[in-house]
Amino acid sequence: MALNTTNPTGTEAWKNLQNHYNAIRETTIQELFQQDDTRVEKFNLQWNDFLLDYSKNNISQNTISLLLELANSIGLKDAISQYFSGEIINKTENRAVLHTALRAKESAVIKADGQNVIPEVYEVKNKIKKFSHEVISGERKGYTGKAFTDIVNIGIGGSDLGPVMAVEALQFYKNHLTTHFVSNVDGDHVNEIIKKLNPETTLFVIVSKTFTTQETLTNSETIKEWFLKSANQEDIAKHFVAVSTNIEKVTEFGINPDNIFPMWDWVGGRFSLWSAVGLSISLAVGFDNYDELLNGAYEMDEHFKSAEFDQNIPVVLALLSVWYNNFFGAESEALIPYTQYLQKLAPYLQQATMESNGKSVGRDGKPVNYQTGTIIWGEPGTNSQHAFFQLIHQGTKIIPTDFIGYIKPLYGNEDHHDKLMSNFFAQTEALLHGKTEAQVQAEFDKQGIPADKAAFLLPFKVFTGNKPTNTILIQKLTPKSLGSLIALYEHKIFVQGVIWNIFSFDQWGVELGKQLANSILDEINTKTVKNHDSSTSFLLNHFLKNK
Ligand code: G6Q
Repeated sequence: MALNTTNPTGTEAWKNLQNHYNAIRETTIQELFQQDDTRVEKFNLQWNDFLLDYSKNNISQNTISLLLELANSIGLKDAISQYFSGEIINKTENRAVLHTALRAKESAVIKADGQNVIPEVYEVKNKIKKFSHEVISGERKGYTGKAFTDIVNIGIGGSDLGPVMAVEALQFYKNHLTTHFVSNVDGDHVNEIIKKLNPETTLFVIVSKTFTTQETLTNSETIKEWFLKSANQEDIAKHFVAVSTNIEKVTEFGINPDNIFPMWDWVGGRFSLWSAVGLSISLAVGFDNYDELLNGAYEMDEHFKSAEFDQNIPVVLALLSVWYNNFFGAESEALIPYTQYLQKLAPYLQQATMESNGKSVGRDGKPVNYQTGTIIWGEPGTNSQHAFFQLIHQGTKIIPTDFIGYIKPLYGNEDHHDKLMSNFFAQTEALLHGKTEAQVQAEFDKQGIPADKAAFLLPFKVFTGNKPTNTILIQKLTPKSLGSLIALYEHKIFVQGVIWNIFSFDQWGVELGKQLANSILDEINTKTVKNHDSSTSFLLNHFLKNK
């Protein structure tokens, strides 16, 4: 079994969508609302404590039917069942894609390579549970007999972005341990962290699936060297643990085999926070909260697997994204959470989305003749309103935007929360309606602005509106709802990749960077600039001369 290789643009559904787009392109979202005042009833979905309102989009019921027809003609149902059942859908790396198995129930049977993976998944989960408990309770101690106070996660890319996002998002649920993240090979990054640490009370979690990543190994060596200035070689066993598939290399580094948390090649880096890569999340918020995060993702998995496509939140969001990306020519999507806790959500989803779907060769090995991966960006509201919202409101580009908000604040401060949420609602309303010339003129009249000044200013103060948004309103930011939210976007990415006929789970573009940097490093070390284009040689020579 394999995912099919259908070029979506060759399907009847795509042609119908193109004709439909040509017919409705001039219709505005405002007009759609005027035509039907029950519109929101047709375009909202409620699931668990999530509400998705997608009525503020340039869609009719016909649009949705045609998008669903596209999903069906591309074989989405079958693709979803291959994804969950451990088929080798990551063909270019010859791997299954089973991050969903990491949050499955213990009674599940999910096979990779003919072997049920669930017993191993639970073995590692139990190890995470025991270890987290021992560190948090102070039972596990450092080399001078003191309990740990600080955790340092050393990893990059998928071995950093998930943990850093989740620990930040779940700060409210955190215990007394302080968590730090070292990722960049920039020595200033690691030194800024080291200066805050006491070696006697710090636990280092080295996270590297391959244990060959230059950044992570360099940072780990630097930290080990610093640690050994005050401790002995045998103390490494107490202070360093590793999450990896490469047991041999981890042992070579000096880590006690008991302190290795295994992972598997069927978990992609950018989808790995559900594996032992999430160890620092479990240390930061406790295993029970970590397990709730997994449980929230599991419930979203069940929803995605079983809900009809028109009732399926990830499917609907993915289809809307295809609609704007491939028919309206939208190049990017913004993601605006109205909570400061989710400030790392956009960088996290940038990797998940752009590394997965930033591909230009179809599953048939041929260059695609249509647009694929969207560019994702965003920052929390209300901060972003005071920054880049100008462009969303009055710029020339179409930027479909997801607004994510919560009904309840965590500290219960209603005054702040009502102000926050009034902005949340007001923005999507303003993006929909804009401000007409007549409204602007009425404001000028009220303010008594002279006619010549008003005539000059008027065009600058008009907002066209007609800017598409989705509103995702969730009851409360909890480990469980965060798990569901992340899984929602994971499945959206999957659906998009299936439709675009690309392999979403490899990342050859990232591998190139790793190779290139290594050969230039040799040239820097030996101070011999080899054959490059004139620009690169000029830059390298300038660097070597002035360093
Ligand atoms: C994610 C990518 C990439 C990876 C890092 C770290 O999907 O593959 O971001 O996670 O390159 O790799 P290691 O975990 O092997 O150090």
